[in-house]
Amino acid sequence: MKHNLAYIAKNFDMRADFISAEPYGSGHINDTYAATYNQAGTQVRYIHQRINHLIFKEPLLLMENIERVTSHIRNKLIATGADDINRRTLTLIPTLDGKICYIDPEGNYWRTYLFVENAQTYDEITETKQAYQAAKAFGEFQKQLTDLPGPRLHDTIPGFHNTRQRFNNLTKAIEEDSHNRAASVKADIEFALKREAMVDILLDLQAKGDIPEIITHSDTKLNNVMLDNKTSEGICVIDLDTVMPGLSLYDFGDMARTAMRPTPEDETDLSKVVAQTDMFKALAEGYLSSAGDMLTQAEKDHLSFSTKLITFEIGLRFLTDYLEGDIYFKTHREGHNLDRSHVQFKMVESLESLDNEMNKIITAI
Ligand code: ADP
Ligand code: GN1
Ligand code: MG
Repeated sequence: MKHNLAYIAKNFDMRADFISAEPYGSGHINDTYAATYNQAGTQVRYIHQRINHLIFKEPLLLMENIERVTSHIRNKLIATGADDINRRTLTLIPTLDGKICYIDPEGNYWRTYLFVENAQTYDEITETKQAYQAAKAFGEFQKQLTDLPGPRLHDTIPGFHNTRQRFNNLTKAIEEDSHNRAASVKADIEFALKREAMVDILLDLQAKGDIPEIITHSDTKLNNVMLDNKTSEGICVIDLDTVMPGLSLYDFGDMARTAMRPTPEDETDLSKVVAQTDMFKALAEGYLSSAGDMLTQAEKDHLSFSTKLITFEIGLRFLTDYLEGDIYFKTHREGHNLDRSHVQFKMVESLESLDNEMNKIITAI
């Protein structure tokens, strides 16, 4: 293990004895550990997480966002008499001196959450009811935050889903070609450049006032919502680092990107990468069941488009990272980011052929 978790754990107000910890989950950004404790004779688990401060440059502002968002949701749950509140929103455990994160001697930022038990995240899903429930939960999450009081949340990564900016980052990476990789990915670059027109569409609608800025999760891939083991209900939305102002369609597009893909994100057999419209239908139904009444007509009209756009955007990001020498996403093999970008681009192609069908699905809901 990269870190000494027994030492990190001592700095939090755990009221339990540390037993062990192990790396956990398959996130691309933070270092996540599941730790087991003895709490008055019972074994309980907590999540300790090191925030990647090379990516999130202002971890304290990020934590301020998370505290505001989780407290707001918790208060709403209490007000509506919900049960099981500690599984329905993330619960931060403070440090011994009452702070929301601990900074270790090497300058790493750590936070601790209650472990959401009897629920799981899925890198891929197999059943439409899981898509429905995940999307319902993300929609509910957006809705819970429409009346968050106080100042605008901090932009933890400025321009995170600005698709024009993401496209320009790729062209810059191609020009700089810092790792001499551009020549070997000519076809991928061509694929991306040909689709430039897509990247301004939502930004233009936003500029015209047809789609509003709201608070979004901004990283709604499926493994960022925990589904209850018994009921499949989307019990807890997690990974709140990117909760900030954005467009509802960014969230919808990213969940559809992951739910419609039948393979892992880094599948190398591209013949298997075909977008699943039954998942899209279930996902749209789930999302509209919770967030439908807050969407404008323009937003509804672009649900299908946003799926293609966000899939394209993440493809651009993986390809850019490959060209820049794999400095952003964690990679586990040579060419990993390139493989990931191939899967996204294959999905874009598949989605292009399904445009009409997906629009019909939305109209029929
Ligand atoms: P990353 O930003 O690296 O994706 P996440 O916050 O998504 O980090 O955490 C990685 C994984 O750890 C999640 O996909 C989930 O499986 C697990 N996880 C995170 N927080 C909790 C929690 N409070 N309870 C249980 N599992 C969690
Ligand atoms: C990252 O943190 P994680 O693994 O849930 C990334 C998302 C990408 C995703 C691609 C902060 O999500 O934007 O869509 O990888 N998060 C950040 O799998 O960049
Ligand atoms: Mg995650």
